Amino acid sequence: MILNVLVARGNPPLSSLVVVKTSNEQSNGVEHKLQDAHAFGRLIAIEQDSRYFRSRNERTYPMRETKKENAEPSTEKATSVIDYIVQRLADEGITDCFGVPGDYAFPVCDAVERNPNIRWVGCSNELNASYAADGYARVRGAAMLSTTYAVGELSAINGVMGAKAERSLVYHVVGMPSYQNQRVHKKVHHTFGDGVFGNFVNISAQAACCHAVIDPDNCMIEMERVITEARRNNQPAYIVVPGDYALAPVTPTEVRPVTLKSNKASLEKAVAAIAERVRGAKSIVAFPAFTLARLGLQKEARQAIEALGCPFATTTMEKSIIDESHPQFAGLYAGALSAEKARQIVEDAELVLDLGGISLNDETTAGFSGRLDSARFVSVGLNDVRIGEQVFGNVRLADVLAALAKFKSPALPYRRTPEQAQPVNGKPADKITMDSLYSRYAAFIRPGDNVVLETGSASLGLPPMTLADDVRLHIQMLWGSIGWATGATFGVALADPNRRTILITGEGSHQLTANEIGNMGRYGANPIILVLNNDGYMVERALEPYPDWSYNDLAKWRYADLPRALGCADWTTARVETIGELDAAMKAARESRSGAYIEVIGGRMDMPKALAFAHTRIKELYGSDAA
Ligand SMILES: Cc1ncc(C[n+]2csc(CCOP(=O)(O)OP(=O)(O)O)c2C)c(N)n1
Ligand SMILES: [Mg+2]
Repeated sequence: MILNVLVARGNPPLSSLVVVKTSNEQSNGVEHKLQDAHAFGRLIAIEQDSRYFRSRNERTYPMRETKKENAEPSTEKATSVIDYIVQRLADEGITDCFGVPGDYAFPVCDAVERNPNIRWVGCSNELNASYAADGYARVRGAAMLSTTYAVGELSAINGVMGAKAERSLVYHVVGMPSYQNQRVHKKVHHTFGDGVFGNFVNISAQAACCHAVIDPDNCMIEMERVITEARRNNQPAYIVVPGDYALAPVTPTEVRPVTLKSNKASLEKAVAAIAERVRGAKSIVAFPAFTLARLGLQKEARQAIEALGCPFATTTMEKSIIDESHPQFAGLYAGALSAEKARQIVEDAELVLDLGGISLNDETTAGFSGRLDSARFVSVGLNDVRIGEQVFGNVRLADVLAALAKFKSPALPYRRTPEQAQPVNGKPADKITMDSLYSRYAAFIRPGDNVVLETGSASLGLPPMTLADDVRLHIQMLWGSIGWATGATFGVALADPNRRTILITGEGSHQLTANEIGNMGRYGANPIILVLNNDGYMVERALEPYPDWSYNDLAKWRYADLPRALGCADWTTARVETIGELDAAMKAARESRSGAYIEVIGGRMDMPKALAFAHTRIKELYGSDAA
């Protein structure tokens, strides 16, 4: 069913927004604001789409009821374009807007301040804000990012591009110079002084899967279009609005939010084709893809895999997407770096069932060191199913999973032999080594934790460890922009305050975005931050024939002093060199109600095994002998 708000002509006062409590049981009683029927003309029909009003990961989050003090309602005037945009994004379940203000973006910032359902979350810079929004979207299903024209949006672009690469749905809302100034080609700040205003729209649009330049007349229709397209692809949307248009009354238009459904006939054909391949295969392995976590479909994927009875493997991008204690879990697949048993199961399977579109890139396959024949793949994407040359379009992942969950496997389900947990080794007085560090991190991580893992030696050190059940691991493996994890930690922690968020990062990466710690404290987030200080960019030292180039050195920060300097005086902090100190600091971190920060001193060239392996595959990784 669809929420169907049909709006007739008339300028509605914002102050007459009313709370409508949905009667649909599946909405979990979450209250949502809809445009008041009388003020907006008439409300012709309301039907409740069970997914529509909830956050897209199938959870509900309380709407904040309090209004900011001193915030004026937007008078008795008509609903403005920007108020409409912000409320429409709030309807997607978004309750926080990450950003940095600027004069062209004031209308956006003001509308967020006015809106009772979304709070403004100020970040130290736009790149951090984009990473935070990405992290938030991974937990909640969608996020809002607000930046100012040119200087702000361009600073955010790396992070938004990363969200596009990794399929994280960020609505990037940008305020631009007024239509009036654009029309007369005024020379204004944040431009080349050439009177051209489209220079940056094209660039930001490249970071999104769709974009809209909003005016009062197209606003309501364009918002439905970009929201649908962004949800279809689970990638960013770029929404840019000139300042004067932002404040103008929105032109009431008949709109109808689109529910993404499968084409029935296409779905039936796709499922029949999968069934035929499943029946004919002597051995099957499933790969639940990272996109399942983005869409909140982990449970549905697990049910499908259980119905099929086949083993499943994950790459690092999907680590812990289904509990690693699951009896059908065959292990982590990373090409030649996989455990032998897992490698056999994956590479010898007659049928590889890709659930959601896995990314077999250089990072997930340890430099393309695996043997995976694409002819054996059945790939279920977000919106299609592909089997060899056959493509079944317009089918949704969720619907295919539901159909697979009804399969009856004739064979006995695969059952792995349970393995011993990795031993935690080392004596209290020992220096910290990578061998002792990652097994300790694994033992420290508890059910219910969110773990944000940075690119670098850490993204090779932690993944081989088995993690507790119900852990959510967040990693930016494909885009791999260092500094992401620190920014994303902020977003994840705000998105999911009921779980503890743990950041695992190298100090070189951390230097790019460490100033965001201040905002973590300011907004009451309480992450546990584990920073490995190994005197430089170790992963780079390892990927080059000569490790000692000066460009892999870093300014020697006093990392453990950062929280205090950045306004988090109540955080628990420590700088640890021995195993005993590390154990004590981790215990204190877990007990601390506020944030915690541990600087871990490691050896300059002490690398996890996988990194040592990567060092032997420089040619495959870079396409030549020299890096
Ligand atoms: C934005 C960005 N700049 C540069 C790089 C290249 N790069 C990848 S890993 C890395 C070093 C990471 O060092 P650190 O965080 O200290 O981790 P370590 O390997 O030392 O544990 C660099 C510079 C990148 N991936 N992203
Ligand atoms: Mg380092």
